[in-house]
Amino acid sequence: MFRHRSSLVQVSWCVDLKFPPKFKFGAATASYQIEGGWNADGKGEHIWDRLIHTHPEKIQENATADVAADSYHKWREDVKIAKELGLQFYRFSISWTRILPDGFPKNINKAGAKYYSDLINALLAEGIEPIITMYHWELPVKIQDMGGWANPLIVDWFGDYARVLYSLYVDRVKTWLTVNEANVVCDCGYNAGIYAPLIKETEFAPYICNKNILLAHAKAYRIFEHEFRHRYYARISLANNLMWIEPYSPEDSELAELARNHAVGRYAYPFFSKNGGWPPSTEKVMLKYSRKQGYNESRLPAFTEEEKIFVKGTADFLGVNYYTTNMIRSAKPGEDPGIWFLTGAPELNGILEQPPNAYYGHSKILPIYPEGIRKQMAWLKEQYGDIDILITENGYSTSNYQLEDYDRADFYYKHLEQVLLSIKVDNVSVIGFAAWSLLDNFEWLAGYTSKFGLYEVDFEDPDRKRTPRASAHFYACVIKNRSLNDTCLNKKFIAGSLHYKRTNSADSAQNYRKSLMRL
Ligand code: GBH
Repeated sequence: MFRHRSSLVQVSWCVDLKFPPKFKFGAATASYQIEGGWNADGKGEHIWDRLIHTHPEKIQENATADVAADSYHKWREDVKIAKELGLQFYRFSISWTRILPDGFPKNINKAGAKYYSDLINALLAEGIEPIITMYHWELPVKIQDMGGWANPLIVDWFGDYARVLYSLYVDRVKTWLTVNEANVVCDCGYNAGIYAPLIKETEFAPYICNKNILLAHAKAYRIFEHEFRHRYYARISLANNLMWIEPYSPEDSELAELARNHAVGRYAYPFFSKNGGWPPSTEKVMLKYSRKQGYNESRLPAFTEEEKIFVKGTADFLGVNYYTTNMIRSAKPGEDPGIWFLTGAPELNGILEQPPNAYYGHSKILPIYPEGIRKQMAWLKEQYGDIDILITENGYSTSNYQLEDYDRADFYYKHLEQVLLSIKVDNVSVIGFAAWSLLDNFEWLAGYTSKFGLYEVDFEDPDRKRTPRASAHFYACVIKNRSLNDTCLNKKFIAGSLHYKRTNSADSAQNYRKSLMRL
């Protein structure tokens, strides 16, 4: 019984199992994935609406998010379940075109503005802090048609949108995330070309997008700083998707470090490093590779000194979405590294491999490796010093309607265990944790086949009934108890975990011992 606890038992002599008082528990969602009401009350069209309606075949079972979990109408229930869980914060996103139908601030759609205002008020009334993501991938089509993230004017356009949001909500919202997973926007929207706007351009677009999105974030930050900070307090950052990268063998350590800088550093170094701008190792590799391809200059667009200063320091903490870990090894002679989103593998000549001792939820592209979240945060601290980290997403997918999701509860247990080790052993300043997701929702290309909710949503029911899963009871218990001690570990939540039995606990306990010895 409770074999999964072995790792923590190993370390309990040096860590107490309580979360520090400043640590906050929350859950996250995104507008397109839950709201529905895709054209309700004057909402304009964005690039995911367009993708869904013009390329239904791209989504499993041709699913759409036209209704999704219907949170546009059922938001009161979302607040109710957030309260039931005892959440301290709820991270949700705003749909740009619900507020500005064509993307520009000329017309503010009152119904859209009211929708989020009501949601914020209802959360606050229950003592739940609202955390807003301004952009979770829904670019207004008009802006896309003018080049989207590849057009440098987007920096100002995004700034104008951010200004509208501050004007509407900054009196009540104290934590803001500008962009969700900028690296996914640039690498899945371009590069891989599998997400909206479905533009597969691997050489320039992902890097131009990368630069513009950092500048757009910085613009939103500077607007707050110059126009609102004298009256309002708020902390602003962005949420990055941080896959941890391990070397496949000891010879690949240098490559792994390069890959971390390329995948993670490109979206963090510009804010947190001493000098700003791109990570130097990335600059070097991009120049070398671009020249080899026959270009005169690097395909990575340079930052001017002014731009470096503009961007540097514009993150008051770092939002970390952690799901998975991969290993990297050098490509063998003649082996094509292909395009692997997030690592720019062609430039690095690296191949990603899944960790041998990983296990899986429903999603086979997200190997589960709880130690990765701790290693990622230790790396961030080593690179950038004592920054505050808010875990803005972490979650587990299942495939069907299933209320007894002990495997999901077990997933959260194991990741929270690693978070505790980060805090207590590595002294990382982790200020909170958001479960992805509060409720089942539209999982992008996977449609409704992959479910991440603590609450199940019945998508066949016109009323989209929400029902708590075992993992919801488990999480609520942890939040109430603020500890990973035995209280929440009764058989109801965890003991039935099938996954645990499939993972090699002896191995992972050994890894723990090793990693502790290194500290
Ligand atoms: C997060 O991204 C998102 O922020 C959230 O909206 C989403 O629901 C959640 O993850 C769960 O997936 O294999 O080529 O289809 C996490 C990073 C990046 C993981 C894209 C899945 C799919 C690429 N995601 N990736 S592909």
